[in-house]
Amino acid sequence: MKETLLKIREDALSAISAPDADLEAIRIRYLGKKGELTAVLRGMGQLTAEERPVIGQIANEVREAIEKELGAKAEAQKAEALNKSLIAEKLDVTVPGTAVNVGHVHPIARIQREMEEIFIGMGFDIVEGPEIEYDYYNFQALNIPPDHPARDTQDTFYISENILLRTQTSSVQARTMETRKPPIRIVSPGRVYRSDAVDATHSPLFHQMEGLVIDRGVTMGNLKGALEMFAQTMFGADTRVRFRPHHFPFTEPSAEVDVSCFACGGKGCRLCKGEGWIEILGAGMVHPNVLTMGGIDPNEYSGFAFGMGIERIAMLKYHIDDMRHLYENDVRFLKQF
Ligand code: 2U9
Repeated sequence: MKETLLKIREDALSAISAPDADLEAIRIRYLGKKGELTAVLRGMGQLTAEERPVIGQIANEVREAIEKELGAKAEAQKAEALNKSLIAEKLDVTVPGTAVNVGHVHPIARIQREMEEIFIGMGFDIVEGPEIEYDYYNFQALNIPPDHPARDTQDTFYISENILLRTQTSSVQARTMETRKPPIRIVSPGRVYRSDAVDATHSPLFHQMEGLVIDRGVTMGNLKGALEMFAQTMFGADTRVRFRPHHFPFTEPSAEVDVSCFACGGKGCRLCKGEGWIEILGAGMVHPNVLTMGGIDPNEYSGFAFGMGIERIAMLKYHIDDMRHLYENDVRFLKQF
């Protein structure tokens, strides 16, 4: 029996020492309920009273030896597995990551926000209004009656006889005059629509920002000061502003407004086409008829107004030579902003 036990130990230890030993199978085979060692112990009943403690002790030693080896090998296998996975899953944190394509604020939105910030800084409120508008607010309230020639210059998308897609955001300001009492100091940014053919400087949908200030004693000097402040913040502190006489039905007097070329400082270059000046907006003193139609007494109040195309400002600032780039949404273009 002693030999059998020692043989069991030898076999078990040799099985355990195999590189990929299945420890659980070995434990069941030698120490399990139906295992080899258990089978030997069952036969101990046939031993004499002297033999029994001797064999019993050997059997215990064999069991302990096998259990000890199983434990040690289990530890070793665990350590090896850990080591293997550490090598296999090694992560080099210094490898550059895959670049994620992040979105960009569209240049029109960017310039619009920049313009809004400038006017907010001067105490203006931002007011938005409907893009589908009544003929009244788009034209008549702005001193453009049904047969007025100015309607020809703004080819209009009509939805019905008296409903249209607004051609200018002045309609928002005409509405605001009805709902607010002076002092009024607002800018209205937004989309406008004109039935124009697409080319480098025209699009049937573009963006405008228009401003309106109404209070007692508002003068052309206030208009010039506000626009100069805007131009210098937008284009640089050295920018000068020039007014040229013009005509708009909704302002009197009216002016087209140029800024000194911010690329050459006024000497003349490609951007200003050798002029030294760049036209950026139209402006004027609000026509008394427009004030009256808005429910504001022109004898008590006066106001100034201005309007500009956001695309035009964006194209000048970012040196974009064709308006169509702004609408095609080619990421290679947009990525630059
Ligand atoms: C009210 C009264 C007057 C807004 C004004 C302009 C001059 C102007 C154009 C510039 C280029 C539009 O985008 S553009 O085609 N706008 O020149 N706009 S004064 O005058 C107003 C507005 C509202 C109640």
